[in-house]
Amino acid sequence: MRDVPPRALTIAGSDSGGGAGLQADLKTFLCCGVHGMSAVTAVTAQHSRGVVGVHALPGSFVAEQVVAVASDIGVDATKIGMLANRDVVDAVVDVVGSVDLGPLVVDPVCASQHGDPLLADDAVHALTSRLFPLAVLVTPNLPEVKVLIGLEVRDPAGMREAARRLFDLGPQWVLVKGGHLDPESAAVDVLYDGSSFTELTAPRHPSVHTHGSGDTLAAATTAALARGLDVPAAVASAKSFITSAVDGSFPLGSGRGPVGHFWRIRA
Ligand code: PXL
Repeated sequence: MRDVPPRALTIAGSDSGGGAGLQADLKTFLCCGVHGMSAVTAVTAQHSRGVVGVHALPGSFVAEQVVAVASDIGVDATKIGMLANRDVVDAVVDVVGSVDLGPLVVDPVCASQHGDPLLADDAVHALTSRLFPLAVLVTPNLPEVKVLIGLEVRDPAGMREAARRLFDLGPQWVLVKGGHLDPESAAVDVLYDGSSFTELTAPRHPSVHTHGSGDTLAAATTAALARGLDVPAAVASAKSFITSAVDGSFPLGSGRGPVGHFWRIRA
């Protein structure tokens, strides 16, 4: 019998288009060599131009999925994505505190790339005050920074300020992603652990087909944590994974296509 591979769980919403959400996470887990599991928080109907419908699951049933896998299969690291509403946020906070899910990466998904809301306004405070303190790493992009702490960021100095303020909410590490900075500049992300900043820079790829890029970065980080890497090494390996996935992105439908999660195995 083979050894058990690392096991990673995503607690996230379903994207019917397959580019973001739990589909992106499971594809990324696979391509990073870990066994992927999912607890579905919400089901979205969406195509390449946006989200056309959302059905959230009851928070109690989200928790039931988490307990089912954690109590039998076991979890080495967990990623949290779209949580939809306050009921789901509260249920996830409670279950995360009651079972062992390994290190927790929280990608604070607030809206789709097209601006469709994926988190109710009245759930934001519960997310930052109750879930952030349980996270090993939180990974907001700049529009999410604005929603979470009301800070408008335009440059790397603003990213460092955002990282400081988000760190004060209780996570062990903060990764502020700079993908929404000036398109002329490189893709810079800032990693902060409360004492020092690391800038991760990659050349910016001109693709508009970046649907699911944030999910993929957080999922690749989670996979690396499940394999036993520490946070800086996990983030660095995930940055390299997403850079190749953006490079391997492709058009689908009439809107924005996804990043190529499967760039390593693509024919
Ligand atoms: O990329 C953020 C995201 C997360 N989860 C779901 C999504 C999206 C973006 O569309 O649909 C389910």
